[in-house]
Parts: sequence; structure tokens; C-alpha cells
Amino acid sequence: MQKSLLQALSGEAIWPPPVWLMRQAGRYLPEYRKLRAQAGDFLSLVTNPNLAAEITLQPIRRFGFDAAILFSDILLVPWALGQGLRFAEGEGPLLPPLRDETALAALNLANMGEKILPILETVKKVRAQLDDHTTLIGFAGAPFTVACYMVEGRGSRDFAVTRHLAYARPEFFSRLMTLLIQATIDFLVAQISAGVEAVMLFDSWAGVLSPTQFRTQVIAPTRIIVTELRRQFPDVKIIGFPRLAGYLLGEYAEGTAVDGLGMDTASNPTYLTGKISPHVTLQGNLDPMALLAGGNALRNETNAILAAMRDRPFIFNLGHGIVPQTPPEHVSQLLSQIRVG
Ligand code: 1CP
Repeated sequence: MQKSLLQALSGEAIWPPPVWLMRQAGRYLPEYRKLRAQAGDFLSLVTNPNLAAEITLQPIRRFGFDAAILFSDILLVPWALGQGLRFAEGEGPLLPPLRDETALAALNLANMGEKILPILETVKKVRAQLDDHTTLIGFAGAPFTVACYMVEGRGSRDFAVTRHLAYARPEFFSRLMTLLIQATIDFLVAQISAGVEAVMLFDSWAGVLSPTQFRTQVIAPTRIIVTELRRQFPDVKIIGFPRLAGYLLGEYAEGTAVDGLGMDTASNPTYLTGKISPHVTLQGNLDPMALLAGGNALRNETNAILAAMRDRPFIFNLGHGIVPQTPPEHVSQLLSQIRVG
């Protein structure tokens, strides 16, 4: 049996469209909260293949999404490179900020292979349990977004320190980016070899950059990653998500040659369907707040997206991650509406 998500990523207009949701495994599910409490902290959960595989599969069992996404995090790359990482309760990720030669020199790509072994084990476990119509998506943060967290040491509204560093010390920043490009390739190659069937590059902070920096820090590195993955795995499908890239989305799709383009909440599907080549599959972009609200708001927003995307290659998703307060019943409501077609 063909998998609908892979068909869509091959350029077929499947209707009703395949659907999955960013952060579909997570705190809005009671079964997740239970396992999370058992593991203690988030990193222990992600590096425990039995628990991580179970969490990856929870939303598939409950809702029957067309894709499972590996339960992991984009910050596993800095962690595997040896930068300290912890997830503080209610605060998000914390890392020792990387801003000088000593900190950069301390990163070690050679050790990464061993540190990511539990994650690859999770991939194998999920593949072994997944049915034959559900696609397993692997992922990594795109180099710029990962660099943002490494330099800043935590989340930020505008990643000003990182943007300043990229202008003020371009040679230093470029060495960090080169390391991250290679680490991302190695991590994704390992995930594909272990059994993921498509990969997604999350560039959540692409939208904070100027157009020239967007070309240097987002399009060019992504292009290198896509080219290398295709050289090794000609059939692998790649989705790019340069969040809040606005008018640069078209240039991103052409410049990176991704198979799928993630639209964020602010993207206009009607405009993009005329602008982006029909060979590129669009994915997105329901506002997570409409999913939280449910009812008519959810119904109307969903209809608008479906109407704009009908008859072109498309994957239904959110415009950003699901929020923890979302009632699971709203997800069921959404799926029934999409699957009526
Ligand atoms: O239980 C908890 O409290 C942990 C919360 C959590 C979860 C469930 C974090 C910490 N990461 C994740 C899982 C995760 N992260 C997945 C799993 C698969 C799925 O989608 O179900 C994925 C794909 C990510 C990707 C990720 N992590 C991104 C890119 C997408 C996005 O949301 O923009 C980013 C920016 C991160 C960093 C991160 N990890 C965790 C948090 C809270 C954050 C955001 C930090 C910030 O506020 O900037």
C-alpha cells in the first residue's frame, strides 16, 4: 500500500489530503503527561527508546494521523556535540551560551554518532510497530535556528545576540554554521538509515533575518543539506519550514529544492498556491489558536485552507506547534472535517 504522505510529497494531489500536526505528541495528551512524569525530565524521555517510541505512537493510535514524527528535539544536536543542555521546568531549553573560540572548539562532531544511538533505536522501534499507511518523519533543526539557541543559550523573541554575531564576526559564525551543516547531515543520514521515510528541517527563527542574511544563513545551508541527502538517498522526501519567511518563501523553495514547504500561521495559502511551483507540496497552516478554540472558528479556518489547497499537492498541518491546553477532542473534530474531503 502506498503511503499518502509520501505520495503527496512526490507531487500528487491527494484528496482528502494527508494530515499530521506539529507537536502532535506532547503535553495536550494525558497519556503523554503520564509517561513524562515517569521519566522525570524531557531529556531522559527522549533518550529512552522504549518511552520515546511509545510517545511517538500515542497520537497515531488515538487519532490515526497519516504521519508519525519522531519524538525528539532540535536541541539534541547541540547536546550530541557536547554543549550542555537542560530543560528547565516551565522555562524551556537552557544551554551555556556559545560566543567564543573556546566554546566552539569544545564541540565535538566525532562523538555525536555515539550519543545519538538511543534516538536511532527509537526510529527502529517505531518503524517496527507502525502500520503500512503511516509515514515516519524524522527531523532536525536547520542550522540557523539551532545556532540561535546555541549562541543565545535559551529561547528569545528576536535572537538579537545571534543576529549581531553573524554580522559582527562573520568568520566565527560561519565556522559554527559549517559545523552545524555537517552535524545536521550526519544526524539526518543516520535517521534515514535507521528507517525514517521523510525528513523535516525546522527553521523556526528564519523570519528574524534580513533578506541578505536569510540567503546566507537559511537558503544556502539548507541547499547544501538537501543536495547531500539526495546524493545519498535519491528518493528521500524533504520538507523545509522557514517559519515567518513571508515574501522569501518562494525564493526559499526554489533555492533549496525541498519537496515540501511548510507554511506558518501567517502564510497566505491562496497567494502561495499561485506563487509556488505545483511540484512543491505545500504543508500547513491552521492557526494553533483556532485548534485550541474549536467549534466554528476551527471549522471556518480549516475550510478556508482546504478551499485554497484543493487540487494541488498538499499536506494539512498547523502553522506552528500544538499548544498544551488544546482539548484532544478538537483534534478529532479537525480530522473528521478534513477526511470528509
Ligand atoms: O514535556 C515538555 O515539557 C517538553 C516540551 C517539548 C516537547 C514536547 C520540547 C522542549 N520539545 C518537544 C518535542 C519536539 N520539539 C518535537 C517532537 C515531535 C512532535 O512534533 O510531536 C519537535 C519536532 C520539536 C521541535 C522543536 N524544538 C522546535 C522547532 C519547532 C517549533 O516549535 O518551532 C524548536 C524551536 C524546539 C526547541 C524547544 N524544545 C522544547 C521547547 C519548549 C522548545 C522551544 C523553546 C523556545 O521557547 O524557544
